[in-house]
Amino acid sequence: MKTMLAAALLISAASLPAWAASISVTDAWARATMPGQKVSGAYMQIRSDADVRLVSVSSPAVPRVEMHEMKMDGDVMRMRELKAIDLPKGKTVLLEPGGFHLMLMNLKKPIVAGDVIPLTLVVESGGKQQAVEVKAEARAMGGGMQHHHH
Ligand SMILES: [Cu+2]
Repeated sequence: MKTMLAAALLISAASLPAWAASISVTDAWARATMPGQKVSGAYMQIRSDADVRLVSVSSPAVPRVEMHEMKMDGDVMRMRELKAIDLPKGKTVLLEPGGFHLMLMNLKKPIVAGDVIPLTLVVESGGKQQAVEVKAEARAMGGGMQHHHH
């Protein structure tokens, strides 16, 4: 009996995550939507103390979250979906309008300024995954730029 218990303890110790990067997310926000608008964007700054990749994002408040990148292609701004975003060790990666961003898709109801959108970021390194919980506060965007969102 004693031997079995020791073996069980050994197994549970081995199944603890051997790897955990320290990831800090700052200035997380989401863009408030206009009535009827089904998509929006979420933005933040992410810094990791190890080389990891952001491999998926989900939210209980949003049916589908995609990782996107906007880039100039000649004179045209194009957006594409990414499988992952690299988070190099010690570098602050910006998710911002016009660059990397999270796309909030198939919205069932408008996002109102002041809403808090919970997001779960999954980062991966060497086949191991870790979840990072983030809360993005919705902000209304003033000015003319809001009509150029995608
Ligand atoms: Cu997008």
